[in-house]
Amino acid sequence: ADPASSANHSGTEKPLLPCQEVPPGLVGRLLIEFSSPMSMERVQRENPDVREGGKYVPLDCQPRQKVAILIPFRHREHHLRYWLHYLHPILRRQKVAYGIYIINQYGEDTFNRAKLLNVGFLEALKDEDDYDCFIFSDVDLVPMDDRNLYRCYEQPRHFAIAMDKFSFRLPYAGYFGGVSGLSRSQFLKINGFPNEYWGWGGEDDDIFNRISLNGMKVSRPSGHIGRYRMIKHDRDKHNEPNPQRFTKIQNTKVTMKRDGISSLQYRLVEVTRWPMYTNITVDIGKPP
Ligand code: UDH
Repeated sequence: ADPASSANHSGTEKPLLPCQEVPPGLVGRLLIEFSSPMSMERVQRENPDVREGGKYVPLDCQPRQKVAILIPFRHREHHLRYWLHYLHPILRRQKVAYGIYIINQYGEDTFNRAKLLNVGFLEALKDEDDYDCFIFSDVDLVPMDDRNLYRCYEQPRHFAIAMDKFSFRLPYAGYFGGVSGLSRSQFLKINGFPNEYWGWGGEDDDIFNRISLNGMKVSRPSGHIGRYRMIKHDRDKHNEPNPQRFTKIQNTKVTMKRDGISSLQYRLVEVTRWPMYTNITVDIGKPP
């Protein structure tokens, strides 16, 4: 049977109507806190309709987009449990089809957030070739309002515009960090993300430059909806601030042509489908 029609539990094969543009079950502002520890058992228990690999499809309407959520990752298991605890119910209410992918950097060499996200783009499409939309989220950022819809827009989207750590303000006009989203064609138009930012900082500004240089404009939710809580943490090992970042972001116009999804090289180590997410462990090498 056609999954779009058999998925409704009415017993009869009725075709589903498209999901509403604004989902009717949203609740608005949410209480987000990270004081009591979270267990994966609880996350699983509270999200029984999420399928293996962290996949979900609304059953009562035909979703308009299929969204891959990509999280750059290493050694942040306790953050991941909070993230899954809060995000699965929010995403369910938002009525999109989605899959959660943890892109886990193998080994202990310098972290590279943007390169991991490039890997996530290709590996998600290898998993399911019909993703329309890619949302890139840090593991420690939880939205405080479910009206901040995790889907793609006419223009590249910046979601995390008002974080608690920046006093709920955009730190600077061109900020594109934390949580962002591009459709498949928007992502390919900018040749994906840079692979050459090792360590902390700069890669999000490079992505912002790529978007502007390709004639696109970042879209954002309003300030009272785009609010986020960040799980407090110390600086990670092997993700020191990259001193080259200031000069590199001056050169995006030249580097974006050769450095990006077109030049990406990596070694896939392992793909594991857990109940609440798909883990992709990848060897992305180390800085030259
Ligand atoms: N990440 C990991 N593991 C790492 C490094 C980074 O999973 O070892 C991922 C994770 O998804 C994280 C994202 O990359 O949310 C961004 O890295 P970050 O959280 O280090 O960046 P942020 O700007 O913090 O949030 C910078 C260090 C702040 C130190 C503050 C000390 N009070």
